[in-house]
Amino acid sequence: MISRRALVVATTTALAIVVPFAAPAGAAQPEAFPESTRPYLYFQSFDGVDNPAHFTHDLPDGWSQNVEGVTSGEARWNGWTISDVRHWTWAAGTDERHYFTQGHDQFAIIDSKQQRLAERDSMDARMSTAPIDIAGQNKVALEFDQHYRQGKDGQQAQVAVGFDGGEPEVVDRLTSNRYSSHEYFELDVPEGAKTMQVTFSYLGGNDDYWWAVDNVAVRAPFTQAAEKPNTVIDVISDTQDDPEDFKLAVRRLNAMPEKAGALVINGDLVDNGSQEQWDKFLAARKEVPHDSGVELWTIGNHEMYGKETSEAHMQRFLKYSGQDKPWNEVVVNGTPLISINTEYYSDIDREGKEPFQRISAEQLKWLDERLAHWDKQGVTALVFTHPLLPGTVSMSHSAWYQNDFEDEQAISDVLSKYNDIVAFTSHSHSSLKQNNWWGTRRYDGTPQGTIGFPVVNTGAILNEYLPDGDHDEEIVDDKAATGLRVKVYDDRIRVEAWDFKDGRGLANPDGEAKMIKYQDFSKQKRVAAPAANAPAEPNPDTPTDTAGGSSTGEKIAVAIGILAAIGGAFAVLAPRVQEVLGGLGLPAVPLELIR
Ligand SMILES: [Ca+2]
Ligand SMILES: [Ca+2]
Repeated sequence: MISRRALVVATTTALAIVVPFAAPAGAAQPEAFPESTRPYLYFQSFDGVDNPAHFTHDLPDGWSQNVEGVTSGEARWNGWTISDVRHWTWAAGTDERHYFTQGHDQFAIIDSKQQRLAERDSMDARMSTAPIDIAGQNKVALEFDQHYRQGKDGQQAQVAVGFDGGEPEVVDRLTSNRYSSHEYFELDVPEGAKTMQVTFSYLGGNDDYWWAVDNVAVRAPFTQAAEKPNTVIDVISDTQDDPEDFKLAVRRLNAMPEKAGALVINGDLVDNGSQEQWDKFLAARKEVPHDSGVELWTIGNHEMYGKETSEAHMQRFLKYSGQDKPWNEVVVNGTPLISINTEYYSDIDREGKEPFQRISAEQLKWLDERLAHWDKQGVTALVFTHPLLPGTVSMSHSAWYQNDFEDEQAISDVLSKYNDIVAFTSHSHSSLKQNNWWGTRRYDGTPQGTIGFPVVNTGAILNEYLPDGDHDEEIVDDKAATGLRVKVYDDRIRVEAWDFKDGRGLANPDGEAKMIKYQDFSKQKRVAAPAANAPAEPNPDTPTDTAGGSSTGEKIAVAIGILAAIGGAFAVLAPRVQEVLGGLGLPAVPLELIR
């Protein structure tokens, strides 16, 4: 479907008028869908809706809405309105509206609170999609991202689906808060049906709250996963001066019937970069090693905290990780684990404040080459970096969590060229029980960025947080320990969220390991870039191409190939565990530093 914005640009181009503010590649609807193990039949981002005033009741082509019961109130909020989070919160205030981390660019909004209806009114607003072609399908999956805050008793929201213009059937009814969630409904298609329409109905609203909807997709449903995954990767993070729970988590992971091929610790292994902290961590690690013997670590902010120099802290990380560079790749049973890491942070200079991540051009070039390599092989890359990517997981709405990279555009310009990635971020200790424990990184700078790739929060070994206020957070459990198991299949990546201390109490202070939930991510090949907008990029077919052919990159690639061939995996080799100073009490760290 061609968006209005695309049409306007096409027309003006034909007339040879210069358009100085033309939308960047990928800023609107995707022009193509990726090849996927769950093919796309439909996707609507709302981003292509022409909206010069930043608020419009115009909907995407073929969509419609019907509003009843309104004789008063602000015209801007009369029924469904297309806007984006910046303009929405500018007009209506934040008050948790901005916790909608999966909403990207424009989306559809009901704001009953801001509508300011007279008491006599009660709004029913129904928004229907265009008829979606589902001819020949037996079963489809309806998916979308949404953010819903319940108002008074009696006000409600409904999602209904009708086929071939028939009576819609309710597939979901919302009568309590459901924040920032990705919804998935499997629907049986009546025999011979050619189209389906989805209707989003907000019913009985007057001075209630809001509902926002984005990324409406119809795809083939998930099929049954294979009985056994090809490989399992354990992922924890933010162990930070909690060696007892670190050991407990590793013991629990080691005890699971399916053996993992590697352990990733995604940053903040230590509470600061001092020798004492490293000794404490290494002692715990030596006491309870991960059974795989294969590890990948990333550098968090805490590795770089302390009164010594950036260089001194970095040298300790490199020494104990066995790496010669901050970045790294480990291949486990054919699955690449790639770490992106800061190269500089001076706590003396910056006093604990963001940004933490300085990524050099050399590292970015290496990353691009590695992702291009795996993309060409049709292999999903698992990418690990400690800080959050904006517009993804819980807490990525927060001002400070949006400023962890010195150059967020540079890292996004590389990462968002690829769709067959699952990324993992940590840092916030944000609870895995939240709906947005994973989100999709969408980005306007690349043609692939509109479809994006999934990003999963890794939880934390130390403390569990929930969002609080505009961009703050609060500890909700100071005894928690959570993490992930990642299962790699031919057609998908399955990520399981685990509570290592579920159900603990006086009788059983450590509780038990229990899976909180899991999510499957289908393989999706990279969206082919439209020729006119194709950015310069390394061509994996030609090793000597000018964009990608540095000798460093070649050597690294060759080394990885050799090591992968030798052992199926190579990793952090940290045999040089120091003499343990052990048992020396360290001063308690103020809570505001424990993040
Ligand atoms: Ca959108
Ligand atoms: Ca803990």
